[in-house]
Amino acid sequence: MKKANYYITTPIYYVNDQPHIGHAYTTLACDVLARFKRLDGYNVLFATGTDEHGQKIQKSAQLSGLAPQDFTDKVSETFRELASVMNFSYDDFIRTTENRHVEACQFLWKKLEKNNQIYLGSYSGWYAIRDEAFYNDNEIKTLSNGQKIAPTGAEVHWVEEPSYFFRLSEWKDRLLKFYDENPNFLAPESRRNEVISFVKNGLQDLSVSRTSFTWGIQIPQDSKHVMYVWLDALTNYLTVAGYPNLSSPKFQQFWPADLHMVGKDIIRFHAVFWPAFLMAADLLPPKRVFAHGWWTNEGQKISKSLGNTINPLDLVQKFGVDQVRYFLLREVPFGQDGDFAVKSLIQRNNSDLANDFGNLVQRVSTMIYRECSKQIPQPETLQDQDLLIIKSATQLYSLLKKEYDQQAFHKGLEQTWNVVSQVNRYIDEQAPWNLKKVNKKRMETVLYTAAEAIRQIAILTQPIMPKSCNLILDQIGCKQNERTFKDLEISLKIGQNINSPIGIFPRIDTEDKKNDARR
Ligand code: ME8
Repeated sequence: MKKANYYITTPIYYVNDQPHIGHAYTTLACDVLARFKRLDGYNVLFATGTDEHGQKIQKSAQLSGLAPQDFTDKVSETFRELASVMNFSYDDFIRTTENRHVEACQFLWKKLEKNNQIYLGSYSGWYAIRDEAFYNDNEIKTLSNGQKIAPTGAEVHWVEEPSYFFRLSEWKDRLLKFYDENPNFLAPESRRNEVISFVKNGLQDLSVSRTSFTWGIQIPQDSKHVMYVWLDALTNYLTVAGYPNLSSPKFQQFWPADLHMVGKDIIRFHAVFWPAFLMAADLLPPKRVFAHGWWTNEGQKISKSLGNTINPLDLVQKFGVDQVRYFLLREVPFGQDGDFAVKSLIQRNNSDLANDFGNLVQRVSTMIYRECSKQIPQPETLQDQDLLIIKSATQLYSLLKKEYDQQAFHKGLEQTWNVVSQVNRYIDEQAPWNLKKVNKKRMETVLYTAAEAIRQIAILTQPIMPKSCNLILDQIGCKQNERTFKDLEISLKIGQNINSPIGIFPRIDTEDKKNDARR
């Protein structure tokens, strides 16, 4: 059977700054979905990368004393490092300064011109370099010190310059029809409503070129203009899929994209401008855009100026990569804002990972190792309570599929941990350490049942915690090449040797505990 395809993207990140927890969060969510789909037999294209043009980057390069290209080369590399430390399994890392991307943007521009979607005019209005966005008069606030700011808090400046415009105003009805016909296009629901009411209020033509600086992609046939950085940046999703080679197998397989994952700050660009650009160029819009919430740091907005950015590399070094991955997706319902607190990370680690999952694996594998000659034991006919455990583990696959297709990671993890708790209770009730003396065959059946449930849970949790789940699967003797979702249907091999048990999720001592111990 031909494999189904799945194309998922992160936003491409500005290289004006080092990566922080917010960037790690978005890419993590995509990584989990990419891994989930691969294990589920899909042919996956998972893309991330860096957004390297525009006034903001030109300014940052100047401040750093480097030429823009050298500056972007340097900072872009830090996003690759983040990906490596966080164990992100991207298939393509795109930089907007690459030739393939310049070609794609210029091709798209010509297509829009050919379709009479672009005209030359002049722009006068407000512009925020931080957001790389234009704002209307009625959106601007004046602070007591006279500074003008956009609704996002970014400072705006008055800009007057010749500019090409995209006929966005013509797309209102077609966009509304598109949202109506594609209820899954935009999630969560609250964001969808926000976007629909924005479009209903009417759209103005959008300035899509700039003439007051040069760091960008040149407009074909008019070298005085560089492309508006958002038109340039959004096009990365097409470049990765092989555009402008529309007939290539890659483009045929992967366009339209299945999911653009973004933060709530950039929803308008992805859910309004982007589908309009695409439809105007006779291309299909993406199937779905999901806008997740924002992290704050111990209650405060994360910002460079406040000096409270959270460096994911430090967190990983201190707590472990899978611990950080688990925490970020478990702690906050995906789609909502969340507050980052180290204390909560430690708590989650100690309760969910060390106490629940870790302990389950540890006690089952230790008993198999010690009491069953280090081999997966042969069960007797399974009793009702054993079958119930196996059934709960088996049902998890379809439950997770449903939740992950809605990007509800927190719900998927909740369901998984329900099963972990159920298996822990089963072990407590069956007490194999007592059975050892009175009914060894029954002990073996119980250990087999628990190990089989652990196998299924660990296979299904690989997307969230790839390293730890693979260690668990090694530990219970599950073969390397039997860890996809298809392999859920087979079961542990009886007589298979297991490894000497090791602790997978160590407890993290809190500062309070350490102090207690010192007293
Ligand atoms: O907007 N909490 O790039 P960017 C959660 N280049 N997520 C956060 C976050 C936080 N506190 N801070 C940032 C751009 N993010 C454009 C995108 S795409 C064609 C161009 C995440 O470097 C979130 O995904 O400002 C947000 O949308 C993204 O980083 C913004 O990254």
